[in-house]
Amino acid sequence: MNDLEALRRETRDALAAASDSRAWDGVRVAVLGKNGKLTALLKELGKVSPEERRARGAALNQLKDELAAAIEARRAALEAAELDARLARERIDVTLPPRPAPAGLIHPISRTMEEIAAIFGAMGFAIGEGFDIETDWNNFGALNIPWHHPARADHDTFYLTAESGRNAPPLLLRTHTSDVQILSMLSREPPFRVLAPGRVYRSDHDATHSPMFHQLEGIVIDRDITLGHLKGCLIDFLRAFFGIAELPVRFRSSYFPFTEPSMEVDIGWDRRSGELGKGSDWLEILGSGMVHPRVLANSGIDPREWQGFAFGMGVERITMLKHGVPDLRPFYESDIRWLRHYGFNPLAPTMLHEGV
Ligand code: 2U9
Repeated sequence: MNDLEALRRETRDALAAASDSRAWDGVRVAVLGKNGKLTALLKELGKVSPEERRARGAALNQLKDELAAAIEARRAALEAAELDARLARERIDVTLPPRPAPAGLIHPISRTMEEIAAIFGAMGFAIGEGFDIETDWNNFGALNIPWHHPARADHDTFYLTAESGRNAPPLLLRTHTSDVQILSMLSREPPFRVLAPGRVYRSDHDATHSPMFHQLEGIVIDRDITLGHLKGCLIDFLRAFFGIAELPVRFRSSYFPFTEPSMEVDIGWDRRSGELGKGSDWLEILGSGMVHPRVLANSGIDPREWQGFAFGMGVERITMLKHGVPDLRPFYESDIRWLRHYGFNPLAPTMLHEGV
């Protein structure tokens, strides 16, 4: 019987040495498998003498049960150990903060548009939308800019060639978002206040000009609207936008075909330090004026009953001024380093209408 004893010890040692389920299965097959050692001993049972066979058979079955139990116990222990290892390996410390999902950033242009919309929104302005491709009338004619008017020139317009032979009025890429105000005057009953943010196009491309940029215009049409309303509205806007309560604002007479009188608006800054609101220098920031009566009439609004003021600004320009962005071109180059530097965390509160 000592071969049984040897098999018992050998199997126990092999089970103890089996460090994973693969090694365990090797022991199981080597002992209990079809060609396993115990299986072989059982098969040889027929060869021993009958008087021995009873005792040996009993010892073999008893060993078989014992080894089967030991093998099963080892499997359960290994499985538990592997599960613990996997749990330890895959243990998630739920107290750990989640891995920051790569959050995008708000582009400075979008941020500026949002802030300005919030400030004028608090003043009762609705946001109007128009078309990037416009008719010559909505972009020029209705705005009192006739064919021969020089203002057309400096608008450097992208005209879209009308399909051959079709004598439709030329279509163009709008050079300002004034088409939104024209469409508003045609579709809304006064009084109304409309803000017109959007992309505009001018065939002008150098270090400080891009063929496509963003503008934000606004218009207020009501009864008894005066220059005082224009000045009050724009002063409040500029102080809210730049977050400088005492920001000096200067109105300087100018000329636009679609407003009369017309004014450029400057804000105080210190040219040397570039600091806004300080110093004694002036920085042109936007244009404005009382809506020209012919422009009202061109869009079916009776200038004897209704008046209005309008204004327009370049969004890139005021974004560069507010956030100290030195160069225009990176606004459109999608350089992740620039966006990471100048982009805004989407969850950060906007200036909204703190100042108003
Ligand atoms: C209507 C009537 C009047 C909008 C105005 C300006 C003055 C102006 C420039 C600012 C910087 C364009 O991007 S820019 O170069 N705009 O100075 N815009 S008044 O006046 C209107 C618009 C629509 C119906």
